[in-house]
Amino acid sequence: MSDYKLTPDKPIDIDEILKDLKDYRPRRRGWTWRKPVENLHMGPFEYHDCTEPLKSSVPLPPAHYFDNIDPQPGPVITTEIASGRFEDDIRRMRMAAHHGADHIMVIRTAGQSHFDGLIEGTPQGMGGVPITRKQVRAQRKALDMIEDEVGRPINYHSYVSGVAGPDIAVMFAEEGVNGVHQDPQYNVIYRNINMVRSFVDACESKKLIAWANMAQIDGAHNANATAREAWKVMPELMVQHAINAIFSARVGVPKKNICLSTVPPTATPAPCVYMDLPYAVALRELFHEYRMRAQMNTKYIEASTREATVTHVLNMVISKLTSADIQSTITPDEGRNVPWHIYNIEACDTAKQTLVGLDGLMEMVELKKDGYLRDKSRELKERAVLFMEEMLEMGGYFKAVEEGFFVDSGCYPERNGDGIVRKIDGGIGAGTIFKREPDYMAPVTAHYGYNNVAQYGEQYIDNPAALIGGCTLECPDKIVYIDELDEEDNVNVRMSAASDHKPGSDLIRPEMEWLADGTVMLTMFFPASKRIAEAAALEVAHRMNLTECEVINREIMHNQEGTRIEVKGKVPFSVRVSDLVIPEEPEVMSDDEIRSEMERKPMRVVCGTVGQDEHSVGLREIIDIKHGGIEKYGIEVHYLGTSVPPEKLVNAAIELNADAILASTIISHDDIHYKNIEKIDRLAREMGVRDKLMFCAGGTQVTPELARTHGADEGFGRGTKGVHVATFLVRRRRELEEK
Ligand code: Z98
Repeated sequence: MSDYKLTPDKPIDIDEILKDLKDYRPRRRGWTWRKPVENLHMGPFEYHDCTEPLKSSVPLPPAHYFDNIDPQPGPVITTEIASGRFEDDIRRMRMAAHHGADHIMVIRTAGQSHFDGLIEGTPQGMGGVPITRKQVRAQRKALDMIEDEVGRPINYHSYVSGVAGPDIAVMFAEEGVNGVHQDPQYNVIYRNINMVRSFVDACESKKLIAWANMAQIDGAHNANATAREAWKVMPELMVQHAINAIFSARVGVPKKNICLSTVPPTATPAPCVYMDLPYAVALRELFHEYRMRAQMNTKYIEASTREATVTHVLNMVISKLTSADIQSTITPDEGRNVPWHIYNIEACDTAKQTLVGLDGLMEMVELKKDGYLRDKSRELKERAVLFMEEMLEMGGYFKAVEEGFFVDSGCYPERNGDGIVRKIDGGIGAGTIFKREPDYMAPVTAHYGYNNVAQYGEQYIDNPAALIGGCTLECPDKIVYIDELDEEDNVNVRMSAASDHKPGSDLIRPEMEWLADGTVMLTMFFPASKRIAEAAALEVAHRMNLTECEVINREIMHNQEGTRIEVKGKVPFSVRVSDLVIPEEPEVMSDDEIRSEMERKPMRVVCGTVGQDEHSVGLREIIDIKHGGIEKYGIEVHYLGTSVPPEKLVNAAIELNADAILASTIISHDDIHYKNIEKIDRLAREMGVRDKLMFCAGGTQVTPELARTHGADEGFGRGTKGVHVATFLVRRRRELEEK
């Protein structure tokens, strides 16, 4: 077994992940929740609902103002990954984990529910990846390394749905998968799989889920996404949750591992919180022993990532008010069907940012105990109970499905007659259920129902696998590992096609979902109507030499004044890293370090724009506290204004006993900027103060090297910030002190 480990300064090496997979064994089973920390102190703050911080992570963008802290909220955060190539998804998983995801769901390829058995190898998928043993093992192995790196267990997850449900459940239990969707109603309603088969299979699957201590999520969220008016199916959703929850508990799944897949049913412009909150409260009351997995509303997602993000945030306000246990993050690009790396990360950041931002909320607010909220939630519960009662009266779940009870667009007891109808003897896999013979015997662990092992001895009743010295759950060496079945459609072929772009090599190309896919997105605004703007955007993209161009979002700012367009396309070239001119990154000290240096020994500077130069904006950016300039560190600044003669600057520095001169010089005609720098240097020497004075020159046309050769201690060009100048002054003063 190789001793490959992730290192912080290197991309993950997928070749290493794929090595020796045959012998890789998962190191644990079961679901893990985050560990709450009471009164967590991070940076200058105290948190009330946060959990153990990570060892290594990427904090939110403004974190550098707050000591780079990265507090981790209470709920497990999900990311759903669906690029179609599992090898590229592994890199995405590492990024997502660093941004705070600890529940990684792999969406599976369209139609896998209808495969009557396991898929093997690593074929490419559509809208997700084909879930196979090799793919699961590789991703679990990668996640084992990633969780060591971030310092928090990562729950790996996919689906136990479809005709091969139990086969997949066994494979997941063997391979250390930690969470699954399992709900026979999903098979029946959405995949037209025979209902008897689905419920019998579910018994077997749920036994395995229980044995491997996996978390189970139901499939009720699909009704939100399918129903014509999703907010009308709230009573039915509760019925669906109830059926799967109690069924699972009866098969032996601990209630703390049974999660309801809840979705706030509406989105803006509906008054969504007014409608969604009573529903969330009703669910929590009815299902208080179970866990809530809060999915975001996807039914109404369009192509605007901004709009989807607001829906996500509103959904999380509900999660916070009702203490969801798992927060799902559908990517904000769901409405465009372009599942890109950046949007997985964006959604994780949105969840982290919102939930950390809402930290401690429930210590300050309380949901009202009476009035509309409670009346409405009671009404929803009553409707759900009546639904259940009618189902029982008519002969049970199967009969109700035959009558089209489910996904009817009426709000029960109203019915619109548009529910999904399935027949007891219809659907895929109909007629495949047989009663077990009296001598039926299966020497396996975590098996549901009748199993006549007693015929071989009492000692086998609770441990049938002992008959064969343990089944694959106890003895993983008995697993038959199949590497690849298709010579052309597999990970090795895909990776060798892009091998010259392997991360870390000299060739590089933009990427949105697959290595070197060349995809880029352009945002444009046109002062024109939608149709013109779309056509113009495509023309622009073509003329920029992009290929496969497609408009992926159009938003009307005003039907005549303008339209915002987003276009995707591919660049048909790569860039050689060795040909790039990469300027050295300016080193900056932390704000605290600079401030404490100024407390140790105050510093005074004189500054101005020299010569006949009336520019003031650049220098003000460097000095003014409002722009993050050097004043904020406590540096005493004497600003002499614009068009300051060099003599005046040097004289003022002497009079004020200043530590430094900062000269700004923008006009560069006839190299006047460098001539003025030389002049200041010369005057300071003539007056015998140059050794004690620090001298910096700045301006858009100033290059550091030339400024130095013309007599300044340092030059600062375009893009300079106060912190760069302050860092230099601190370092230079230390050098002078040491002399
Ligand atoms: C989610 N956003 O997972 P096939 N089983 C259940 C599902 O909900 C799904 C599948 C199987 C959603 C993603 N859900 C969509 C209960 C899919 C998928 O092979 O496509 O049927 O499996 O929360």
